[in-house]
Amino acid sequence: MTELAERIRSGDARALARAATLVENRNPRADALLTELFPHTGSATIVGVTGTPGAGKSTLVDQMTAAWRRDGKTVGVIAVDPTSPYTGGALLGDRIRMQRHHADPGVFIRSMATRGAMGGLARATTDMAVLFDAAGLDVVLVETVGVGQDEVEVARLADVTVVVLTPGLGDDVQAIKAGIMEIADIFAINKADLPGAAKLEREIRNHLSMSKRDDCWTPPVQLTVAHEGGGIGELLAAVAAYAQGRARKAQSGVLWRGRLREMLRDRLLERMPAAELDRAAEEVAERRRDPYTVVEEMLGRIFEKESGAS
Ligand SMILES: Nc1nc2c(ncn2[C@@H]2O[C@H](COP(=O)(O)OP(=O)(O)O)[C@@H](O)[C@H]2O)c(=O)[nH]1
Ligand SMILES: [Mg+2]
Repeated sequence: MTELAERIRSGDARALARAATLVENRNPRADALLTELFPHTGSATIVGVTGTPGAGKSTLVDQMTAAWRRDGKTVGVIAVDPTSPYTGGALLGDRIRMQRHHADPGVFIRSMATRGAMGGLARATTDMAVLFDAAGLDVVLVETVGVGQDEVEVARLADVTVVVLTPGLGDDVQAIKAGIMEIADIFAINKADLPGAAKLEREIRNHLSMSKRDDCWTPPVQLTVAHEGGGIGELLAAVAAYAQGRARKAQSGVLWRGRLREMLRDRLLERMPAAELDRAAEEVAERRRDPYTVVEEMLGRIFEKESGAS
């Protein structure tokens, strides 16, 4: 094993930080490192926390981290921040909030920028979770901002997905639209100190009663007041119950069926120069060529090059 891998395995925070940078920058050395570390993963519980911006996800993550630390568990946090300029304030807020954990060697926090490239986020987040897992962290919390595809990808990565909703904003309707109701293993109604929490809870339960899951699990609904620590213990109990009672997604193949597909797609796209793709797109748009033949030709060229190189 390389020295860097050894140091990560022993929980060396500086080595972990270095490796996280390699992963984030898609440094070619990251793949070799992850290959080395992968056999030493599978013991961390990966918890996704997702929901609309401002719902209180970061506040919840901070409180959950503190509570797990009190139980003696080590915690990794992957905060996926959008590049959107609107979140500048929230970003700073997150940093200040999480500051109290910075001196704690049992907590490792990493912020990541979302990438424009499709699949880039899921890949970077999965790789980061592999790192954290190999470093022996007990729990890996992944916070995503935004609504849509990102949530679905995180849900695929996580063993347990907590969807955070807030009362009074018509969040429920938004969530159903975006399909994030379907990925929730647990609901947290945060800002339960505000009016409308009971109504939202009824609406969620009503929605749940109409949509049975394949695994027959009915997602519990937990009221929380994150900034005061309300309902956090119950939320963690629900997370533990789900993680223990279920065949873990990471172990059941569900996660890796999706990830392998994405990795395959990413690797294929990496081998195709963007300029070439752009040119082909124009030709197809102008009906000078058809996309079916173009894709077959592209695949042919990729494999020809590969077999020629080996
Ligand atoms: N009233 C109320 N405000 C909260 C609660 N939890 C978080 N907040 C506030 O909501 C704002 C957004 O929280 P944040 O954690 O940054 O949301 P995120 O964008 O989902 O990560 C902050 O000002 C928090 O202090 C809560 O339970 N009740
Ligand atoms: Mg946040």
